[in-house]
Amino acid sequence: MTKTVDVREETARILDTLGVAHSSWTGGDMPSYSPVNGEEITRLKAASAADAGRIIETADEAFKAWRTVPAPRRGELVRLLGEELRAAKADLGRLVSIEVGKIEPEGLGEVQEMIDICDFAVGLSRQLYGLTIATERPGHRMMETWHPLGVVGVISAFNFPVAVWSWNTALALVCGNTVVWKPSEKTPLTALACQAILDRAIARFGEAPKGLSQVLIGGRDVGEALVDHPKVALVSATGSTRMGCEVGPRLARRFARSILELGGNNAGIVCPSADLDMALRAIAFGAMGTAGQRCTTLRRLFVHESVYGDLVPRLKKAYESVSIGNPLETSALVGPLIDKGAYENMLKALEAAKTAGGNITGGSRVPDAGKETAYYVRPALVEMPEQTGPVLEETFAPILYVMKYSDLDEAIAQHNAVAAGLSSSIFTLDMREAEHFLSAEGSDCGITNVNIGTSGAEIGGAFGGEKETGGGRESGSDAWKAYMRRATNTVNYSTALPLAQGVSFDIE
Ligand code: UN1
Repeated sequence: MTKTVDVREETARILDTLGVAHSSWTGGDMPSYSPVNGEEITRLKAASAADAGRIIETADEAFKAWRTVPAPRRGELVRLLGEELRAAKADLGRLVSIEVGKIEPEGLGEVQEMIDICDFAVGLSRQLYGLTIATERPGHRMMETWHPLGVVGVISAFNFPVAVWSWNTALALVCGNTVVWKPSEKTPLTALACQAILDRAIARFGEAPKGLSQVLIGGRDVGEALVDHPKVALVSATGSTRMGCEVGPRLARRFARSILELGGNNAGIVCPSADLDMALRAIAFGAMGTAGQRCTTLRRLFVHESVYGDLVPRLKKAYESVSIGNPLETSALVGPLIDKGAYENMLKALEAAKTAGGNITGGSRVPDAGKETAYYVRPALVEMPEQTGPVLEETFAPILYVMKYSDLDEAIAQHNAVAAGLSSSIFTLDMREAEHFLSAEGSDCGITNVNIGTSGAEIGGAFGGEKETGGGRESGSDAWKAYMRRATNTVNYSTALPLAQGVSFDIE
C-alpha cells in the first residue's frame, strides 16, 4: 500500500521549503486546483491591469540599468539561478506534478530543462557575437552589434509551467532585458516558486536593479495589459492557436515583436525498414507521455502497410496495459488530464472520430485511479480509414490517430496537410527515406526527427514551428537574436567621404 498524500499539505510544505511567502499564495479569490485530485488547493490574490502597468514600469526602469551591465556579468546571475534550480529540483519537480499532474520523472525532467537552459545562457553571455562585413568603401569598416531590447513579456501555458519561463528568462536576462511573466491561470503556484528561486539567485548576485524578472498572477486582463503596453518590446507567448490569433495581431498593431509557440498536430511516419521495437517505445512516450498534453505530443501516425499488422497490435497492447495513476503516490506512466474541460474535449474528439469511421482502443475514464473530481483517462489509439475530421485538429489529450500508407510521398503529403507545423518524426533505416523527410520536399515542421519521437526536444536546438504554430523560436541555437536589437554600424576612418553605390553628391 502506498501512503495517501494530502495535496494541500504537501503543497504548503514545498512552497515553504522553496521560500514562497505564505501571504503570496493565500488570501485572495483566484482559485488554484490540483488535477491530481481535482480539488482546490488555495485562493490567491490576482493582479489587476493597473498592477500590471506598475510592474511593467518597474521592469522598464530596471532595464535601463541592466542593459549597461556587461553581458558576462549578467550571465553570472543566470549561473546562480542554475545553481538554485539544482538545489530546488526535487521540490519544484514535485510541485509541477501537483499543479499539472505530470509523473515524477517528467516533473523532474522539466526542471532539468530549466537547469540546462541556464547553463546554455551562461555560455551565451560570452558569445553575443555580431558579424564584421566587407564594405564596398575604402577606409571603412562595417559591423553588427547586438543590444538589449527592452522589457520581455512571457505568457506561458499550463503544460510546461516552469520550463517555458526559463527558456525565455535565461536568454532575456543575459541579453540585457527584463522580464514580466504571466503564467497560465492553471499554474500560479509553480510560477511563485520560480520567482522565489530567482529572488534567491538575485540576492546572492548582489547589486541588481529591482524588478529584473517579475510575475503577474492573474487573468485575461493582465495578459492584455502585457500585450498592449507600449513599454513591452517583445512578447513570447505559448499556448493555443486561438490565443496566438489574438495576441499576434495586437502586437503587430503596435509593431512590437512576438515569439509565438502555438498548437501542434504532430505526426510520425513508420517506414518498412523501421526498427519496430524502437519505434514502439518512441511512439508510446510521444503519444501517451504527459497524458498527451505536450505541444510536441505525437497525435498522428502513418504506418506503412507492410509493417502495420506487426506494429499496430503491439501498440494497442501498450495502450491497454499502460499504468495510469496518481503521480504523487504511484509510479504510473500516465497521470491525470488537467481538468474536466480537457476530458470533455477528448470525448468530443473521440465521438467525432467514431463518426468518421475510427476504431478506438482505450479512451475511457479510469475512475479508481483518483477521486471523482480528477480526470484520469486511458490514452486512446484510434485507427482511422483516412485523415479526416478530428485528425486535422489538435486535441490536447492523449489520442493517437493511426493510418495506413503505401507510398512515402503520399504519406508526407498527408503529414503536411494540417494547419500546425511544430514537430515530426520518421522511423526508417533507409537513409534515402530519412534524408527525403528532412529535405525541402519533406516535413514542413520546425522540428523534424529521425528514429526518435516528436516530443522531448533538447534545449540546445531552436524550439518552435511553422504555419499555425506561429513561426517563433525559443531556447537554443540562435533563438537569442529575437531577444536583442541589431545595429549595423559603418565607421569611416578615411579622409574622404565616398558614397555607397557610387553616388556622387558634390555640393561645390
Ligand atoms: C511544450 O509542450 O510546450 O520538446 C514544450 C518537448 C519539451 C518541451 C515541450 N522539451 O517536448
